[in-house]
Amino acid sequence: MRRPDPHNMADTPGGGDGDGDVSVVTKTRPKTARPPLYKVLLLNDDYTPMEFVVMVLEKFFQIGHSHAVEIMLTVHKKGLAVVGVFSHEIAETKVAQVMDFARRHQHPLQCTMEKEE
Ligand code: TYC
Repeated sequence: MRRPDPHNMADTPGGGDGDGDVSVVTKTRPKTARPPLYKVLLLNDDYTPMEFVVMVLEKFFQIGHSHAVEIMLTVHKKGLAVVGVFSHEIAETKVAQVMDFARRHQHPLQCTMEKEE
């Protein structure tokens, strides 16, 4: 019969002797991940007045008049444009505000969001 030996795992409480303990592997990352960002897009249509789109850009995105006209014309010519990049919650709020404002004015303007690569 062998004497208990504290240097032998099988004789030590919590040792690797099949008493139910499991190894825990903890992964660490050197940096904190940034929250994902979302592009808010404005889509072209044939009916929403240009001045209304400019007003939307000024009112909900704090874009100055000249730049708002440029963005509106980009959407008009290219079909869509990114009007801002935000956290998920802010992007959702902007989309909801624009869609609600357009609906209340009976314009078919569409605004959507898309996760940034
Ligand atoms: N194409 C519209 C027109 O000719 C103008 C417009 C621009 C509509 C941008 C939507 O997101 C838009 N009246």
